[in-house]
Amino acid sequence: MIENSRIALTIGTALDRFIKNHQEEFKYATGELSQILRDIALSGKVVNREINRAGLINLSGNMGSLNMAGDNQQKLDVLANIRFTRALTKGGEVCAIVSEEEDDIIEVNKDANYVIAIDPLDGSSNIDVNVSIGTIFSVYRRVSEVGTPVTEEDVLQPGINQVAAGYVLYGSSTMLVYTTGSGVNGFTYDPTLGEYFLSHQNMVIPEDGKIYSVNEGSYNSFSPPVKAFVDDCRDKNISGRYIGSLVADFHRNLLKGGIYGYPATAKSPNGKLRLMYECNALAFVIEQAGGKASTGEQRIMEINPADIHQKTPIFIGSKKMVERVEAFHKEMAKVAQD
Ligand code: AHM
Ligand code: MG
Repeated sequence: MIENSRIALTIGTALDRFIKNHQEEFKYATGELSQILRDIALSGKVVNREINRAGLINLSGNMGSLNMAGDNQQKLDVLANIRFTRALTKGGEVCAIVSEEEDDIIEVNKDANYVIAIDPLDGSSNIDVNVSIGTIFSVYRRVSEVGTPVTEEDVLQPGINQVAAGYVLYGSSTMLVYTTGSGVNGFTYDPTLGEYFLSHQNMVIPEDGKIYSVNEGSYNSFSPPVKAFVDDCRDKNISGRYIGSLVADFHRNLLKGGIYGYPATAKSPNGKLRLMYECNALAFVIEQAGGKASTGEQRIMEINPADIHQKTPIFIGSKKMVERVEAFHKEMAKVAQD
């Protein structure tokens, strides 16, 4: 007879079964986190359906409004936000949600244990041109007592406190990739069956990579260590690949080995990406896959957030490549000091 745990380790296992069979690995194992993951997976299916029909049902284009970061909100941004927040609110396991599309913390169920930070649809400038986009999520346990109102402390936690994180990539196929702190697994969505199946088991990023993904249009305003790193990549004939859609760039580099960077620029002095619902989630995934995520000077997951929409420079991907960026920062800081 095949044991349950053996079934869960097989490619082709349905997501629901996988979540159920791995529930015990999680130290709080009450089933609440499993339900949150199911809700995210389900909302991903709904958003996937809407993205696929966007061109046909007038869902592409601008809303005419701006989000917190001052970006134009796309219709699908707003729709995805509604889908995810509604599912997570109705589920009852979440006490607070932070979303890229909402100015303030959404207080949900004070009797629940979990806080979610989410970018419901990242890379929205790519929606109208049919390029891959993604949803990014982080899950934390609240620090204050269940049953009391949610506090800032519950929400403004560093990435090292995440209990789960991942993304849905709406690409040539739709995938859910997530970690609960014991490795990374990827599930591919089969639209004919309406189900995700384990397709990428125990994902590990190559230690060194052959791809760098940076918007080099901003090269002139990069800091000297970032310029030095980019120059070094060019000297080494490392391939430049930049979609400008974080989840897609990240996913490719995770599979093939590489680095994604969004450094400080003249236009965005703290970088463009948001710590709480973009950087931390992917940092947790990459570390669980054997890679690294850094500002160049500090581990992303050790930053203590002061604001829910805070931005940070980020370099994320293969361990050795991120270490090279850090080495340039260290070297140049030392030269400046001497
Ligand atoms: P968004 O959250 O408004 O969609 O912006 C994030 C996106 C990332 O997906 C992408 O990597 C980056 O912005 C691209 O920015 P740029 O066009 O400045 O290179
Ligand atoms: Mg975003």
